[in-house]
Amino acid sequence: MDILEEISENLQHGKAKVVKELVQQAVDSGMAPETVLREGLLPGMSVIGEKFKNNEVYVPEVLVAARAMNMGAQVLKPYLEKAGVKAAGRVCIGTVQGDLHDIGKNLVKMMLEGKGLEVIDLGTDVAPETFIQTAIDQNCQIICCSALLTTTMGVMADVVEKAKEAGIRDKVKIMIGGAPVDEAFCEKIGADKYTPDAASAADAAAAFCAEMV
Ligand code: B1M
Repeated sequence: MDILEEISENLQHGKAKVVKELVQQAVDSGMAPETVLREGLLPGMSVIGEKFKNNEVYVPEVLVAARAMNMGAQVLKPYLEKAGVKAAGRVCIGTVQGDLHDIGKNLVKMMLEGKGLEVIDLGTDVAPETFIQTAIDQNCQIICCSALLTTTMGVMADVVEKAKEAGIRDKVKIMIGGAPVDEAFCEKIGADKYTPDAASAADAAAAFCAEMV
């Protein structure tokens, strides 16, 4: 097994410390940091994403894998910055106003990062205006909204409306998700994409960013 496969395997098993060491070893041996990211860490996270989608692994496994991914990525960060490797896209994410549930949102964030996207995490209880202003100020291609309550999902419609009012609706994709949300609701409010889980959200976001290049 080469070192990239080892990184991927260990990431899938959530062995954060080993991943960190292997990533450092790979870079020290002269491997390009982008190669370590794209052929070691990201494929490992993709496997976990697929397994999560198919109910072959569950939230705890995703969280430990994501932690390993983050530790590996932290090692690479300074090298990537120096090499000028650009993220595949920029996304802002948050749980909508009035809603404090963030476990699912955090999983989506981790999966997005696993796809090489830069993620601005606005946290929970995020006002529509904050999503819009962040998208404008930070040049985000996508706004991701999460809601877990039937009483807060309506805020997503406000995000779509505010994006129209701000004149950015054709420049930014709006993705929505969370337990009470579905495809019909997405169509009703005029958002761009509903996805049922974190892995498919990351797939859809990466596809949007690739289209928008
Ligand atoms: Co609350 N809560 N909660 N809660 N809570 C639910 C959601 C509820 C269904 C429980 C129930 O009654 N059976 C219910 C909502 C009912 C409804 O509106 N239909 C409920 C309620 C009522 C409340 C309070 C109002 C309770 C009260 O105070 N009376 C209150 C509200 C607080 C507030 O937000 N203002 C409240 C509070 C809390 C806690 C703080 C205690 C805690 C949250 C802790 C935290 O998040 N840090 C909590 C929890 C943990 C839950 C349950 C038990 C679990 C939610 C969770 O984290 N699931 C939940 C019941 C349940 O779901 N069984 C419940 C795991 C997580 C991985 O799944 O978030 O669905 P989920 O994310 C998935 C997908 O939905 C998707 O991907 C994720 C993984 O694949 N996804 C996206 C999520 N966002 C996405 C965005 C995307 C795409 C996919 O694109 C952008």
